[in-house]
Amino acid sequence: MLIETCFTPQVYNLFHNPNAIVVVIDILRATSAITTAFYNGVHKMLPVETLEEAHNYKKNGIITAAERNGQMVEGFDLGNSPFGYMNAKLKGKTVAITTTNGTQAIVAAKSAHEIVIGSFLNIAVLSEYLSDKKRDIILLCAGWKNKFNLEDSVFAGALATELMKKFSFSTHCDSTIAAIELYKSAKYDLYDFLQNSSHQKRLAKLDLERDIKYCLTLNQCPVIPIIKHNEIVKAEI
Ligand code: 3SL
Repeated sequence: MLIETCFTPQVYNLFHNPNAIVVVIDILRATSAITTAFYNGVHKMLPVETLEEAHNYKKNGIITAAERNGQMVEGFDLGNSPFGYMNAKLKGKTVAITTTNGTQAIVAAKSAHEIVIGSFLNIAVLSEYLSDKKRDIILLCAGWKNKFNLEDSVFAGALATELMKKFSFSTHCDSTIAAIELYKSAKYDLYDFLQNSSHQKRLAKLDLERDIKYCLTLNQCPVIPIIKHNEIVKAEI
């Protein structure tokens, strides 16, 4: 089973493999927020690309989360903070969601055999789930506005390391090798390694240090959100 890493959704078409499982990665913060939502009992999420689509869901009475450039968009119910989902009122509910990059990456991979949501919060259960599936894996980093970003690439390296060390995965892909090398430098202190990264700085300016630290925590939420028929649901594990 082979692992490939795509550093930005812009070039996903170069990596597409109809038999592979795609892991969508947006560590700060979309895939961390989605993982947290399911861990806290959200029933289903509807990922959309545009604010217009999100507005339509909101008009139809669906709880809707919308983030652009790190901030909650006015008029919606939630932004993109994982802490927003630690709310008993959301248990059993459906939430529509649009974010700057994370939901765009989910939509970009829609023709994949299967799409799963990856984050540091679910890395251990996710690697076991992927190993049971016995398929090639594409690690799809959401990046920032179609550019490379550090935190998603470090996570791709962490997951690839885990899959290659504990399970029978291998790689011939230079971007995966690069991600593994990044993770080797980052793993002793993820927060410190990412201090100068553009998105960590952007979120810190918005006073979101607490979100950053939480999103870099390992295995807090042992659930696997997967995409089925364009909706995010919790996989049975
Ligand atoms: O880009 C995204 O999808 C978001 O995760 C960005 S933010 O962390 O909410 O700013």
